[in-house]
Amino acid sequence: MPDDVVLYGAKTGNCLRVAIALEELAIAHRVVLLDLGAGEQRTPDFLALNPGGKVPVLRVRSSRGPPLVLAQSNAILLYLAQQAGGRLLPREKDPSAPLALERFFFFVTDVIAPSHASFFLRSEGCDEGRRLMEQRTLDALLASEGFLENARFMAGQSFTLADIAAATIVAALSSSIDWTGHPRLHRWFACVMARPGVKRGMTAFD
Ligand SMILES: N[C@@H](CCC(=O)N[C@@H](CS)C(=O)NCC(=O)O)C(=O)O
Repeated sequence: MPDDVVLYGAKTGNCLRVAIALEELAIAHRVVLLDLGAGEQRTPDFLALNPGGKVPVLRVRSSRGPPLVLAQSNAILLYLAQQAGGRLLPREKDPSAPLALERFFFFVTDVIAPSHASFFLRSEGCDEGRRLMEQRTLDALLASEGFLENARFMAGQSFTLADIAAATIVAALSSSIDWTGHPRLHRWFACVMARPGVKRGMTAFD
């Protein structure tokens, strides 16, 4: 019996990255959309799955053992890549593996984390802090133009988790980007957004 894979989530960057990874790896799965505004992440049923009350959550049931229930988008991404034998992250012994990890963590910690901080500062009305975090996010993101100097993708010639992380944040900030000053980023973004797996992942919660 094939694994029963369910992604619980909503249309947020953390959830979209997992949806893209599942689609890129062609892993058959179901999506369960939660209405975060209505508090569906805090129902007893969902808290039994993730006591943290947050999405995304991946549940994998198989006949081989107890179900795996995993929260934390980055843990889920790394788990999926580990299962995928070199797709989305080069194998451990591949010389390109360290760079792929470095670039993945660059996007999640140096770009996406300050972007989340700016979101919370905006909701608290802290405009000065919000502006600082937005600028920090954009400066880091635009530095990735340099990653693409001799490479098709963010960590070399293969599509990796680094591209998934970059794709969702570039999509979210696309109206703030000076595209003419960043032609490689522009070319990369068009190429990545045209991938069928990325397209399906980006619309998984529509
Ligand atoms: N570090 C966690 C963050 C999870 C998180 O904050 N999820 C948000 C949506 S992106 C959420 O569930 N918010 C609802 C809430 O906090 O009530 C991850 O990467 O998965």
